[in-house]
Amino acid sequence: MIDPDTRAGILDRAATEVRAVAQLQPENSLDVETAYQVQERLIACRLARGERLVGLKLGLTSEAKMKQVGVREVILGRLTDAMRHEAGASIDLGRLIHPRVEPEIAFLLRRPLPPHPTPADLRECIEAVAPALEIIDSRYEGFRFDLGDVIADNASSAGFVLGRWQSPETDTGDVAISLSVSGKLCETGSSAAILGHPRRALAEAGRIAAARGIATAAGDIVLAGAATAAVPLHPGALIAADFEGLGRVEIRAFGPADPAT
Ligand code: OOG
Ligand code: MG
Repeated sequence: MIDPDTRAGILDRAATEVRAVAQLQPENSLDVETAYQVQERLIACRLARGERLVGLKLGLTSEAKMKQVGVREVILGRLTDAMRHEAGASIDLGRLIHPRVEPEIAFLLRRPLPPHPTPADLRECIEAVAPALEIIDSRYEGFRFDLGDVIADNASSAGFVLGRWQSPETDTGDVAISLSVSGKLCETGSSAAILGHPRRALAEAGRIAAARGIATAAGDIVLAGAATAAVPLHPGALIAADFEGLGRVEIRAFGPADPAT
């Protein structure tokens, strides 16, 4: 039997002490229900330190992402204010275990998401859209996990950066995306890879949030999940993501030359 508080404590310490932990053994695998309970407790540790919830993130909404980590179900995680960095920020890799970065599309909510949003509901719910980068950092050794592990670990959330908010009418259905590292093109894709349309990720957020008793509110940020695989974040790197018609987001990375694994 896994005690959610104990498991959350282990994952919280892994993040704050920047030290990876072993994933649970298959015979101890977390079911989805328990995994979201661990996530809730993990977030409670952050809130107890004064962090504030600012939104949600979807994970594993594209084939490229599912293939990269070997988990094939859409997952939900929580975003706090401490995870947010300004566009152009320099990210301290000394505080992360084995970070990766990936291009995302962000939605700003005008109202709470219903449990089963129709396309009309979704239009009503979107206040603005923005290009974004997400920094993920699994707390598990080797970035290896199963479905329960990654939900418990708040969907590997570590940080996010938003570009400029755009009109909610901006078409996000087939945005060409490219990710480059220090001038070298690393990943290309389209937002259509996100469940066929990033708005479907928003619908999934409504569904999963309702199923797990997670409230959404006007002003929340929702990351739709990456359209491409994530790339490792190394010291000295300049990361730039270009989203055709939406904008560009950049960050820099600095820190120890050889991040722990
Ligand atoms: C899990 C988090 C997935 C996304 O955009 O698909 C995610 C991971 O890849 O470690 O954030
Ligand atoms: Mg992501």
